Amino acid sequence: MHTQEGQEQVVAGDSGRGSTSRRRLALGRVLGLGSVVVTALVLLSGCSVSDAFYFGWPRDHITDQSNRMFDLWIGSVIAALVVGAFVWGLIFWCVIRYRKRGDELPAQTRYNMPIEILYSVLPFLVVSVLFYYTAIVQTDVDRIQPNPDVTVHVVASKWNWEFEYPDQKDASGQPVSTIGASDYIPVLVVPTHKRIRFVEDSQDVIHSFWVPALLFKRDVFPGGVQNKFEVTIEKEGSYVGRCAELCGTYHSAMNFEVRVVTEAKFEKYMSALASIPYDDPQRQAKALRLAGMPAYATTTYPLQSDRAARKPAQKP
Ligand SMILES: [Cu+2]
Repeated sequence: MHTQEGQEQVVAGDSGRGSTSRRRLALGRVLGLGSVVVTALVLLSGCSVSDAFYFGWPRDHITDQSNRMFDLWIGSVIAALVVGAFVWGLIFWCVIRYRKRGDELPAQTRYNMPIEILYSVLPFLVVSVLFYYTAIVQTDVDRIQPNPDVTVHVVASKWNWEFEYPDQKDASGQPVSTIGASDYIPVLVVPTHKRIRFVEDSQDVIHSFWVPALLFKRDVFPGGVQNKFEVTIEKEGSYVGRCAELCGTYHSAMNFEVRVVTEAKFEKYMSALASIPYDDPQRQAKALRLAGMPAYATTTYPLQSDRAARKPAQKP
């Protein structure tokens, strides 16, 4: 008897130590897996730590409107993280607190009215708040004010762009304009800190005016349907523009450049453009040079249509 009791005690003591070390092992595994996941996320996403705080939003937001969209984005991400952390907390709490202890069926809580109401009301509240702020920012970004500082009439055609400034007239009283060619990228010069209205028309099919840096694009329709939008650009620079609607064979070559400069430089460019005859094929390049800017686009280049130039050297 004495011997048997002693053996049972030893066995009981062993199993206690065993469960503690198993628990430590499990905790170690969870911590190890967690650190691998976090390291992999940072390394595989190729993000720097400062990028991480933009939560996927582009770092450069150069317009007044994109700043407001950025605020909405950050607010939505923080709200999502708060809700996510709360839900993850509840899940892990349930997993640990109510893990299986035996074969007895736990208390069933189906048809618990307060919980069911909470499930329905809380998501509705979350969606309503997100909708409210989205509607406010969208209305703000889409707002057309009575008197913009600069108006640009954008005319798209297969496969190039014309930019006309209706408020700026040349000697004959015609609005100043500039147009791209197959071997020349059109440059759209606009001033900083001014409200710019873009009025869009297409001469053939649907195109889409897209400047990625503005975080904005809008379709360009034919048939007298004029789309409009306004932006205030706060940062000088050259930004590539593209057609974002599959409009035909050379759709991918339908690029332009937006050059954002000081107001003084913009005025200088306008008068330079007005002083050069329309039939001068080098008109825009000359005007850009006169205003102290590079004569050609720096963010994109014309389609290389010379097939011989693209071919590898032929053997004789
Ligand atoms: Cu197009």
